[in-house]
Amino acid sequence: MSQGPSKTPTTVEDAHNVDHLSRFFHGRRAAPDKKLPPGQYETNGFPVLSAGPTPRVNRDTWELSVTTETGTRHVWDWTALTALPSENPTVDLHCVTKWSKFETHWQGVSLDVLLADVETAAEYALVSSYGGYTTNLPLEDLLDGKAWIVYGYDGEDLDPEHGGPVRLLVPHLYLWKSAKWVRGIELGDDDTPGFWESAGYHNYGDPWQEQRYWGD
Ligand SMILES: Nc1nc2c(c(=O)[nH]1)N[C@H]1C(S)=C(S)[C@@H](COP(=O)(O)O)O[C@H]1N2
Ligand SMILES: [Mo]
Repeated sequence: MSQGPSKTPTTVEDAHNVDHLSRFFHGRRAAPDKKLPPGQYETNGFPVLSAGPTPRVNRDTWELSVTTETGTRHVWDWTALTALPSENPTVDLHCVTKWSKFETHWQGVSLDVLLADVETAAEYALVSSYGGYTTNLPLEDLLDGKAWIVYGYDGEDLDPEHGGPVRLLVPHLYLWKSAKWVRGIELGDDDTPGFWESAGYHNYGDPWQEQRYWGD
């Protein structure tokens, strides 16, 4: 009987703490690493955003060329690309039109691997696509595990709508930098604005700094 009164408050307090802790841990479990850059919302779909029609690029004739500032040209075809060691990055995508998609699964070759034997002191890359699209970024943003040339999505071949057979993936920048149907990378000392960069999009496009448009 003497333990009764002391037991009751202890139990209530335990319950309170357990509830508090479970909500704390539940909240963390529900959103492991999910972080939205400013102004973005999450989508579970995979919107298709293309400035023009989807070019039908055959993987048997597809080529990627890297041209350095000295004019040296390196070329990979499908066989050469897929013979390189590949990685399976899981990354979050952030589109400037404000959707973000968490934990997308890709297969492709790291630019570190692709450019391993390319001698260059260039600072900038101008990426071009079948169909005429271009986008520019500092070369360092393609290196150190930050970018891939991808040909697989979610365990399947990459859909033409999403850039198949092969696209660039640079997930730490807004998705317009991830050129679909990639065909060339020109390395140089001059920074040349690409398609959207010439039309008013930010030259760099860091979603965490909300660099959407010129002047942001
Ligand atoms: N070649 C090419 N690449 C492109 C585009 C494009 O129009 N053409 N659109 C860019 C933009 S604005 C976005 S948001 C993403 C969209 O990729 P998704 O269609 O796979 O979602 O591709 C980028 N890469
Ligand atoms: Mo976009």
